[in-house]
Amino acid sequence: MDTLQTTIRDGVLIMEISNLPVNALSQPVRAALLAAVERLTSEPELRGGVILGAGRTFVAGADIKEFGKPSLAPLLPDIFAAIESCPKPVVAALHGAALGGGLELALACDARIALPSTVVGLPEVTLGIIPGAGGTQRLPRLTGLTTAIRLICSGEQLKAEAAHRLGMLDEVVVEDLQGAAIAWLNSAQAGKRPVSAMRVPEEAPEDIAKAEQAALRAGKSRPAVVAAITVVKEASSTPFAEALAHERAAFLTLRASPEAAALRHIFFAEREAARLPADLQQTPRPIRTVAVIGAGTMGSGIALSALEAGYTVILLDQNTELLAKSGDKLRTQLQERAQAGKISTAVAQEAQARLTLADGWAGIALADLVIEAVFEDLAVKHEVFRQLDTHAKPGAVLATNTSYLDIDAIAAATKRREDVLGLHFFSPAHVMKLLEVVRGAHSASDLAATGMAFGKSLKKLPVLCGNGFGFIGNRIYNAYRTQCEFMLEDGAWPEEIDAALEAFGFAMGPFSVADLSGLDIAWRMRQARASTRDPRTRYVPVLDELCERGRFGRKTCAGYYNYADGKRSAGSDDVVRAIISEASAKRGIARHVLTTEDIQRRALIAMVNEAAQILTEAIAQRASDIDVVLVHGYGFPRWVGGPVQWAREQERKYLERDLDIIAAATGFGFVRGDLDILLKKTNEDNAS
Ligand code: T1G
Repeated sequence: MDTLQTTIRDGVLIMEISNLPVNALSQPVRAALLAAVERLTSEPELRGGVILGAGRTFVAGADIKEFGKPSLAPLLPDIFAAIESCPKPVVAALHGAALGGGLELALACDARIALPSTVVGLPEVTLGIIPGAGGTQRLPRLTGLTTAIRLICSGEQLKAEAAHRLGMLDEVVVEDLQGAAIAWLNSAQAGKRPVSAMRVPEEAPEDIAKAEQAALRAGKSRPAVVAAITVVKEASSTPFAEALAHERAAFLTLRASPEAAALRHIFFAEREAARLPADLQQTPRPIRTVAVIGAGTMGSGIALSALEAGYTVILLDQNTELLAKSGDKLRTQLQERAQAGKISTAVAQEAQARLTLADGWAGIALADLVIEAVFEDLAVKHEVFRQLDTHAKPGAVLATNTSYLDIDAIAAATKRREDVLGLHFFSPAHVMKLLEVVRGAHSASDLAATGMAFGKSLKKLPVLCGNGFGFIGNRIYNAYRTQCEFMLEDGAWPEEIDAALEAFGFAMGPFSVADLSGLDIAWRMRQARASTRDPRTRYVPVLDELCERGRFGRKTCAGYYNYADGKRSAGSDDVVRAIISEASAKRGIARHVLTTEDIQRRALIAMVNEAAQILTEAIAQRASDIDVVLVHGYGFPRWVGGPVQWAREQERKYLERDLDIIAAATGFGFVRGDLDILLKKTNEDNAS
């Protein structure tokens, strides 16, 4: 019974849920809560009840860890029915977060009181399910269908004031939630007010239809979104109990789906990624001042993130014109983000005061952390790190934002290799959540914790990586793109490959991505590596040929595709097709049709194969980290869960068949990864 504490105050039964850290409604909590409600119902001296949460939050929902297992009684709908049928009024007192089953619990009460900082929401669709305990029927009775459709299909979380305005809360109080709840029970309005008995407010059918279309678009018509709309709309047409049964049936079907399993996997994988191995769990170095070297796009984005996170920032660039421009842009961005409500005006003003522009190395002397974000060239990086050796204070962390260069090679330019770390941000750096924290061979053992803590403080998703070509993300993406280039020569056109992978769920296919990021960047990298490339290795010259002709992608309005007024052409033109056909001919390949599934499986297995090698080489701590990197950094569809989760959903014989296919397509130099290391589920994985 220790998951719920009960006390009596003024004849009111105070029921405090205590299942830290987030009071998930696990089976023991449910059993204790039902017992308490039954006690409230049966004991005459009790005149009402208050439900609240211990610790930092009300209730974060049902216990997601229980999802893969058979449901154990009592179930939430039964408990909520008991609350509604209890003759005594029950108030939900909300602090922290009231999400999913937590908000559904509150909706089953007769009144809801919250603090201004409380957030409420029904985020079930982010887990590939729908609310399964009355949320789809009770919420529209308070807010109307259009708002309920928006909130349930997006999983949007609302601050208390906004929820109050929408009728979801009865009161927002600044303090003493329990006292306010009892005051409500003492007030004239106290009494039984079951939401299920309320009618859904009338709204114009065209408005409901508009909300439905907007939700389907925003939710990419994922199964949970489609199901949510169907069930929510029943709130105004079907008797409550019947609609509740439909909700439950849809919930259970979705919960058992591979998509829901994938979304649970990534939910827990994101949290697992933050955990370091025991030997690296050290006290992070204190960081108050951050210096960013290079005022280009990446440097400015990193500076903006650090400013918003409260750091004092020194932005250094020897190009004083660029520096001044970036400084102005940062100030404007801060004001714009305040206007957009992303940060408060106070933070925006205060942040501008914490920004210093420096055009000389002496300017970085106070920095606790220096992040280099200059041109991706080893010689240029060496020059910067030699300067850091001279000008950075002892003990400062010297970080590089390189996306593929060898951290140890960069560190070799300093006398303090133990202070060097990779912090690989993704563009745009102030938007993308992913941060690869890369340890070099000489990085001191406290640097991992320092990098991870810094990443978390920027509200990023830091993932620890070992030092190897392309770390985790770029290495896997490189294998994926290389296989896609092989498929160009084998018989597919760029638009066919892009369409197949966009159908799989990628936000954008590899050739559209290449055109967007600029073909010349990869071209330069290839030229830099040409001298070390083994001539026996299969190499597709298409990209080089396009660049030779000045087709660098969107920036030159032509790459794999043509771009008129910024709009991508439907397909590749004759020039591109001729270049590809010539490459096939040169390799003696009789071009053949690749089906959508052929393309998808070859691209995915190339990722899986590289992931297995990354795990074998311990470049990643755990398999699920790889999924977090691909989902947050490379547009891998979240509802598939990542290449590792995808592989675990496949039959082994087909994975081995696909590996044979890419082995044959790759030829010399193909390395077959050990799938066992990838497919074997670890304790961490078993949470999902
Ligand atoms: N169930 C089980 N564990 C949970 C959990 C949950 N609902 N929510 C969080 N945890 C664990 C999490 O794994 C981590 O564990 C620890 O708590 C702290 O979380 C019937 C079916 C509440 C905003 O989708 O969004 O209700 O890693 O690191 O950053 O209709 O957690 O320490 O071992 O995220 O402060 C719907 C999910 C469920 C909300 C707090 N609810 N949680 O964020 O901490 S479905 C959700 C969150 C449902 C009903 C349906 C966040 C948070 P560990 P944390 P945080």
